[in-house]
Amino acid sequence: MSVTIYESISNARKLKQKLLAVLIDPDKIELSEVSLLAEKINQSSATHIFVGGSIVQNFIIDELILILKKESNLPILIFPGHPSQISQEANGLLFLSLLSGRNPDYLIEHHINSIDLLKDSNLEIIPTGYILIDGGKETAVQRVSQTLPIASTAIELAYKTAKAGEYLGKKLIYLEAGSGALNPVPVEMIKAVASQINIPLIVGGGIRSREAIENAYASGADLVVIGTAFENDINFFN
Ligand code: 1GP
Repeated sequence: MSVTIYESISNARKLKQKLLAVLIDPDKIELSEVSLLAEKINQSSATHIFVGGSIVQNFIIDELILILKKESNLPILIFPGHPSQISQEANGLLFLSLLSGRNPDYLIEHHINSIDLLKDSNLEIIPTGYILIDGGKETAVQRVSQTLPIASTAIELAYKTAKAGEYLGKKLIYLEAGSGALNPVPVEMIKAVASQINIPLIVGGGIRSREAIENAYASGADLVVIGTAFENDINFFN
């Protein structure tokens, strides 16, 4: 029997194997580039491909994923900013609930509105507690969700939010500094959150060097997400 995407993430955590996701934002690429991106991803140590963004106006998600699936065997997870980004072509969906914010739309409303698309779908739906941390500038998540991030020094609030997410039944916690953040989530915060939760921890936002990736892993991140660094340089993973 094949394992689910979640089981493979969870098994990797138990075996202390670190995972790497490349985030592709459909608004920031052209379909004609996707084959080359997939080739670069296949040559890298990436284990997952995330597709999505805060503001996707470019309705190419299905086509984009079909090309990725043709060119790569990595699992493709939707990382949605809005229900319109749900594609049945993907393998799974990070069903994100913005736990750091106090905007009901991002806690439950968009989720209700996506049920028609999800209830008969083959997508593996993974309940994910999404926690936005201040990365030194206003990011698209903050703007679109109209929520404030948790201060990068508010370590106790961050780990309590993550733990509450776990108790609410989230299967993953995603600590996010926001795409293009000036500063990634501080290592002290990653350590505190990782030591408190018993579910896999994803960390992303503003990570642009091998050292920053290693620091996140060493602090307890199970999966690191790279978006902007790869968008700016397709040879980043070399
Ligand atoms: C954004 O965590 C991801 O949601 C990736 O961020 O684009 O800064 O790598 P970057």
